[in-house]
Parts: sequence; structure tokens; C-alpha cells
Amino acid sequence: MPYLSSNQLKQYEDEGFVFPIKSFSKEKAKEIRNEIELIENKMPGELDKSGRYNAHLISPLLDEVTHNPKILDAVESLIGKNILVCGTTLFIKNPNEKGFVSYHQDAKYIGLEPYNWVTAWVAITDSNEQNGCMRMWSGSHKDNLKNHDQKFNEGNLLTRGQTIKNVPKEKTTPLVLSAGQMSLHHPTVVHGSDLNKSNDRRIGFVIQSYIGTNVKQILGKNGVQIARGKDNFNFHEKIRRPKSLLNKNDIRFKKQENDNLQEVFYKGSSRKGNY
Ligand SMILES: O=C(O)CCC(=O)C(=O)O
Repeated sequence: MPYLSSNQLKQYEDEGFVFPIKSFSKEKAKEIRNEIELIENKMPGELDKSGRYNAHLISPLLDEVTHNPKILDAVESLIGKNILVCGTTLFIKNPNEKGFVSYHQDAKYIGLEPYNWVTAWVAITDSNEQNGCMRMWSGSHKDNLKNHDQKFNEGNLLTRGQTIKNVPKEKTTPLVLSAGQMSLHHPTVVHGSDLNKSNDRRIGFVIQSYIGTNVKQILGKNGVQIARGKDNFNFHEKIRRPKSLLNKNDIRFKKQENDNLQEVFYKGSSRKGNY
């Protein structure tokens, strides 16, 4: 059932993003954080570098978020009722580390066309200006794709440090979210985020992205899951959901999927970046 109000739909249309949208309780968010941290403790490195992609394939709670009916209701309001999950990314910024995200447009490097897709950024911890929440350049989704430099700079959480020059940072909107809330953003809206200057981690779980069944991957290959509705196009291979926490076959499968992703992320690039 479509879930966004007419004001929220207008915000998305005018600004290229909509927030805050309540998805689950703070208590649930804490449970999810605990599961992420359990994986980090039991399997050091599993969620680092390229391992941060597709954690929903090994974490039952992140799988639950990815298929959460409230989130899907909101997504349905934007891209229609036949919805696939094309991948997820954990964006974790630890205190005292140099993690930031340079200003970029997702559509420039994700390879999904047409743009009948939307990215959900789900707050597992609170996300605010102090700990480096996302910042959006309102209305920038209405422009064409912009030039991006590939900076491969230290601390940049993007694979190739893709960076748009001259973004008016003072005009960007901070997407302040409480744990359990989410934002949705358009493929061409310009966005980025600053350092975490707080004493705690900032954890965002990003479904990157929910795509309509009519969307193709033009840079490589993406395994997908059906989130809602029917896939009459069959452009993508359907992949499994996790069986249990720390399941060996799930862990092997995630690695295989992430190896395939390298082609998408580094297409057209002469070198490998941070991830
Ligand atoms: O988590 C962040 O700070 C940035 C995430 C991002 O760029 C995205 O979700 O597209």
C-alpha cells in the first residue's frame, strides 16, 4: 500500500529527497546494531572494505530491514509496486576516524537505467550534523549528470572518491534522522557527508538501491531479490536470502556476489580505489 503523503511526494519531486520516515522502533535499531557488532566481533574484517556491501545476505536482521513492509510501502509510492532489491551498503563512520563521503550523484556510477529507482538510507544509530549525517543539495536532481573527478582520497568512503566540484555546502540540507528512521533519495540528487566528530559510531544501512523491475544494469551484473510484486522483465538473476546468522554458505555467497560487483564499481577506471 503506497505510504507517502502528498506533501512527502512533493518534497521528493521538488528537492530530490524525502525524510524523516519512520521505519521501525529505536529498540529494533539497537538490536540491529548489536547484530552488526556481533558479526564484526566474531568475524573481524567481514564488514570492512568491499565486505560492507550486501551485509543483508548474511544478517537476518538486515534482511528483515531490506524487506520491511513499511519501507517498501514508501518505496512503492515512488517507483511502483514491482520492486527489486539490487544491493545494500553499510556506511559506518567510527569516531576518531577520517571517514567522509565526497559530493556525488549515485546515477553517475551505479549503472542502473532508466532511473526508476530510489535509495533508502536507514539510520541504525542517530545521524546528525555532529556525527556526519548525509547532506543533500536540494533540487540538484533536476540537472543533468555532472562531471566527477576520481580522487581516491584517504578517508573517502566512496569506491573511487567520485567528487563534484563547487557544491555550495552552506546551502545543503542535513538529513538529521533518529535511529529507526530513514530518508529516500533520487538517483541524480547531489549529496555527501562530513566527518564523525562525536564519541560514538554513526551507522547507516543503505539499500542501494530499490529498483523497478524495468531497470537494467548497464555496467555489469547485479544479483537481485524480489522485494514486492512480480518481475515480468527478468533482467537480473534472483539470489537467495540468508538462512541464519553466521551461516557459512551465506558468507561464501556474499563474497561471491561482492566479487561480481567489482566490475560495476570499477568500470571505466584505470585503478582500484579504497575498496
Ligand atoms: O552515509 C553516508 O554518509 C553517505 C551515503 C551515500 O552517499 C548514499 O547512501 O548514497
